[in-house]
Amino acid sequence: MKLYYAPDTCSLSPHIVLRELDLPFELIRVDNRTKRTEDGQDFLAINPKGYVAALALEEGAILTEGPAILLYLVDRAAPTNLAPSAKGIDRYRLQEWLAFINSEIHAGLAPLFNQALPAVAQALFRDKVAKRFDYVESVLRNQPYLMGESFGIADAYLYTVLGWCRFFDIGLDAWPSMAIYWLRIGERPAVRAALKAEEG
Ligand SMILES: N[C@@H](CCC(=O)N[C@@H](CS)C(=O)NCC(=O)O)C(=O)O
Repeated sequence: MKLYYAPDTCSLSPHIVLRELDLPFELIRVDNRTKRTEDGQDFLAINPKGYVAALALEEGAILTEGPAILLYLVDRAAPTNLAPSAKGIDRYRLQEWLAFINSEIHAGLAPLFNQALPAVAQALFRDKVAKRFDYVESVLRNQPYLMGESFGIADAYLYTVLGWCRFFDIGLDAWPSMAIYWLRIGERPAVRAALKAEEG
């Protein structure tokens, strides 16, 4: 498999999960401004949506959308506790978290990357995300990870988007359980390895 990624973006979450699962993969960096890959390809020809993450499967197909890629990876791997099995309410709880992170937090923070965003709109997004963080905090006050006792793919995704707060001067101190959670996940060997690999 090949993971098309850009540093400091949402593609970090499938990157972490590939490493957590010890799956073989190749990393291909994308320049999100020029839409060229480091190996000289037109990224729009690979993913016409023009954004990372994109996963090239062994059979040649391209899979996009972070939550779909994360679920694909756990289903491809040997049985893992990164996600509950496909049957049972817990699998839907996981999808509930992935949708929440994707539509409420990822999509809530992403507009702040746009320097042209008017201050009023910025304030609205910041306020909305803060309310979502309040909810996450209420959960993490009672359990170490989103799904309970063990780290999973939803945590890889939340860790990734929480990392963007440092670009927007959103201090996590206001949500102490979430702040500790972010630090704890950052210590995982797979997370450290993914961050190091994306540095270059
Ligand atoms: N709906 C996509 C959004 C992916 C996305 O937001 N990618 C960003 C980085 S986090 C990107 O590559 N943006 C570049 C662009 O839109 O030109 C998903 O959930 O995976």
